[in-house]
Amino acid sequence: MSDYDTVSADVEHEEEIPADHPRYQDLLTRHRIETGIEKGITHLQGMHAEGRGSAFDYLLGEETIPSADTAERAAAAHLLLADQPVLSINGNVAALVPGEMVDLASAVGADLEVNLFNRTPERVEAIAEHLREHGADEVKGLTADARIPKLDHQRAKVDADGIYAADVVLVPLEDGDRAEALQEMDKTEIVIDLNPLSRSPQVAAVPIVDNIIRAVPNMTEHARDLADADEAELRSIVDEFDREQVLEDAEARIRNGL
Ligand code: PTJ
Repeated sequence: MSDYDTVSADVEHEEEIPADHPRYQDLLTRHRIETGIEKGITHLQGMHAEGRGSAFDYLLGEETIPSADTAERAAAAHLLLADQPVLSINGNVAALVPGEMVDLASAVGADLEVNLFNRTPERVEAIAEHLREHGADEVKGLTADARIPKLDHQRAKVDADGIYAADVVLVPLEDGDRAEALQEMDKTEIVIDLNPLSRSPQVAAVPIVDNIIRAVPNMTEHARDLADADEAELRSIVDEFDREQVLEDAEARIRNGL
């Protein structure tokens, strides 16, 4: 039996997961989701979402493929160009990358807004508090004084001075109809989803087919690299980006390992 076989599935702290384990990222991700559920941040359905994502990540080779890196750079350029960028946070995102989202928000000057499918006041507050514990100054989504038109579920509830007014929105880990509704409001959408066939990446201006735990720090790194770029350079990164190619490349990697 190898040492790896002895790693307990119910480690108490993520530091107990050996970083050289061949499935390290998957174990870490599962552990963060479990902890999120215990803290009342992540909904139980978040486990199903995680399971789906994990299967696609396995097929992608659990790495950021070159087209995803290109998408992450284009996403950083969009966020830097935006007048009012907002990063949307659900229960899975809060459990997996709270500090990384705070870092990205600070690198691009974006707001963080809690937006939930299974919305309860307790979960919204727990997620906002969790983000504050990870360095967020201000968290939107608690007022929820505006509605995304043509959506009849809880994800329609947004802040009037947050997602409702945003020009660029980062929408991670949701296979749903909100992405389409936001597009109808003329917003530029950046979607992170390991399944390139999900509805959200299919309609996004920038679909990022990568694990959020790799994607967000990489976007922040790109944003820091581009911090001194002028508007013309940022615009050319955005204009050269080919969303169809990115979706095709990810699907080819998943289906054929290409
Ligand atoms: O926190 P709430 O109440 O807003 O609930 C969130 C749910 C769980 C409802 C929301 O995440 C959801 O809609 O889940 P879905 O429909 O299963 O879609 C999640 C998508 O994210 C799937 O396409 C997964 O492949 C993808 N995904 C899961 N984990 C990751 C991921 N993509 C990138 N990185 C991941 N770690």
